[in-house]
Formats: sequence, structure tokens, C-alpha cells
Amino acid sequence: MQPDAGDYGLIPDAALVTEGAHIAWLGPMADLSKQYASVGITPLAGRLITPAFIDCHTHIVHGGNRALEFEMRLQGASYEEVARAGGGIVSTVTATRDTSEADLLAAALTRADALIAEGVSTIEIKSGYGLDIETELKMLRTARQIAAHRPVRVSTSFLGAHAVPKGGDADTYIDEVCLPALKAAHAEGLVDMVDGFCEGIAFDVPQITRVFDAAHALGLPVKLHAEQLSNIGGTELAAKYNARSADHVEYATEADARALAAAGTVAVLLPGAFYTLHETQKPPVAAFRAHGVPMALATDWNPGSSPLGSLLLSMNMGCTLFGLTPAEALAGTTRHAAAALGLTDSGTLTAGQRADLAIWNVSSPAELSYGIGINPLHARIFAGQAT
Ligand code: DI6
Ligand code: FE
Repeated sequence: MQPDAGDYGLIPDAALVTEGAHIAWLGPMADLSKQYASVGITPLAGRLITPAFIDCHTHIVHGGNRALEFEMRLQGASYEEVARAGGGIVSTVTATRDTSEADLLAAALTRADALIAEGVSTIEIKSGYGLDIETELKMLRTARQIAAHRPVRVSTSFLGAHAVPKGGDADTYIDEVCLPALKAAHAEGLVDMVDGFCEGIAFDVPQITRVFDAAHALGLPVKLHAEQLSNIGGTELAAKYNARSADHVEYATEADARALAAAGTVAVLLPGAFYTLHETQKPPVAAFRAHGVPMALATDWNPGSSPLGSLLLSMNMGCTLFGLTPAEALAGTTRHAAAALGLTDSGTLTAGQRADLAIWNVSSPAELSYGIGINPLHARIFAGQAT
């Protein structure tokens, strides 16, 4: 998956050497240095090794579920109508506030386990279902705890600007809750990145601008839910703030693609939400390709718009619904997902990178995107250890 290695950079009949937590060497078996001949060798019998997967956009810390809303939408209500009727994000906020940190952690661990079982080594997790200072901090502490309980890395995003609490005013909420919560969470070391939901039903460009200015003042990188349901300028704003990623981006334009490319911002495609919401506007994949915008794929695992617990399925959906190639899909859950999180130590198989590996019972990498509901994982290596 190295950037200049062609589609997959596949090395047939390969050997890969790990030393401690890192990759020491990889290349054709025939070139394996004699110095490694005496160390333990695990024959993989024709299996495929890829970088371990990275799910670069999730909301796996949350209380409750929204199966009732699923039923409502199947009877014809739109996502926006459900949100305006007090359902949607705000109902998960109530459930998350009412769930203890221990119970939140137990539920999130179950979700993390499902991802880990598909070869995921790194999970990005957002806050945003608290909308008060205490619960935003509780969510982020829970997210951090996951890495203490499972062999997985967690990258946290503060998403205080996710929704306006019921009966509240968006600007007042930003001033009185979101920005103070961000400062408190940062002071506790709970924030790796700052995210927002820039949308008609959430926050507009001037409001997100205030959140991004606060993030940059704290030295934190930003990312943004942009152009998911309409185009209101979020992608352009993300590019202006050198965001690590602009996510969803179904309604992004060619000009947006140009801006993302110039800023080096990753477009994170979330086909699980597209599928769940019966969206018909596809992200401008051809424009992203033409302008060289790196595309990542993630689950967006959340209880409302994307109750999707499979990164493999998001790869299949990225191909079938958005027209990605299987090679783009694999880059989307490895190299480009790492870039969306600002990680330079994983996402490819390169000497010196972390030995976070997935070993698959497949004979070609395209099989990873081709299967639907099939998990061909043989083994996962996390920081050099079989887990
Ligand atoms: N966009 C999404 O798809 C999720 N959040 C967001 O900003 C949906 C979250 C939810 O419906 O609970
Ligand atoms: Fe999301």
C-alpha cells in the first residue's frame, strides 16, 4: 500500500520481518537476509498480509439505540423530519447522559471487538452525544479507556458541535457549552482532533469557524462533517483550516475537490450513512480522482445514520455504491485512513512502521471488497504481537 507502488504494491511470495513493535524488513522471500533465517518463521501458506485496518470515523461511544427511528423512517419520515421532531441525535444525547461511564465502556468495547475481529488496529472515536460539559468529557474518557482494555489504538475527536440541545440556541450553545467543554477536555488530554457537523440541521460556517479557531488556538488539528445533506460551504471551510479530513462530502463540488487537494485534506467517504439514509447524491469521486484528493472509507458507526459495524462492508459499499476500485477501497481503510488521522507510523507495510498487520484467507486483495458479510481474517498482529 505504499503511495508509489501501483494499485496495491503487492509482493508475491513475500516475507515480512517484525522486530518488537515494528516492521524491520519486507520483500520477496528470495531476498530474505540470512540473519533472519534462525528467528521464528511463521509460514502463511499463500495468505495475504495487509496493513491492519484503520476506522477513521466512528461514534462507537454512545448510549441506547435508534431502532424505533429506523421503523419511523421506513414508514416515510425523513432523517431531517425525525431530527426536527426531537428524535435523531438529540434522543441519543438523552440516552448517553443517562448511561454510566462503566456501561458506556461495556457497550463501546463490544463494538470495538467487532471492528478488531475484522483486522482493525486503530479506531477514531468522537464525542458529540453529550452536548453538556460533563457528558462530553465522559464520552472522551470512555473512548480513551478502550485502548486500556483492548489491543487497539484510539484517536479521539471532540465533536461538541454535533447538534444543538433541545430548546437551545446554536450560538449560545457554542459559547457556553461547546468551547468550555473543548478547553476542559483538552486540559485533561482527551482530545486528539476537533470535529463539527456543518449542516442546515446543525451548525453553519460562522459557528464552525469559531470552533476551529478555538481548536487552532489550542494547537489541535480539525476535521469536519461536511456537505452530507446539502452544500453550505463546510468543505471549503475545512480546506481553509487545513483539516485532516472532510467527511461524507456527498454534496461537494468540483471546486471543493480542488480546495481539498490544495490543502492535502482527505475526503472520508461514509457509504453506511448514504445507504441508511437512502441518499441518492453520490460523492464526486471522479473529481476527487482528477484532482488527487486522497479518499478514505470508514464505518461512521453511530446509532442513527450508520449502525454499521463492519469496515469490510464499508469497502464493499464504497465500491458498489460509489464506484471506487477495490484498490482505492483498500487504500481507503489503510493509508488514506491513517492520513485522515494524521498518523505517519501506520497504514502501509513499510520498514520502520508499526507492525500492525492483518492476515487474510484470500488469494487476491480485491476479495476484501468483493465479499458481502464475509470476514476472511486469519489473524491480526498489533504492535508486533498476534492478538
Ligand atoms: N452525521 C452523521 O451521519 C452522524 N452525525 C453526523 O454529524 C449521525 C449521528 C446520528 O444520527 O446520531
Ligand atoms: Fe459521523
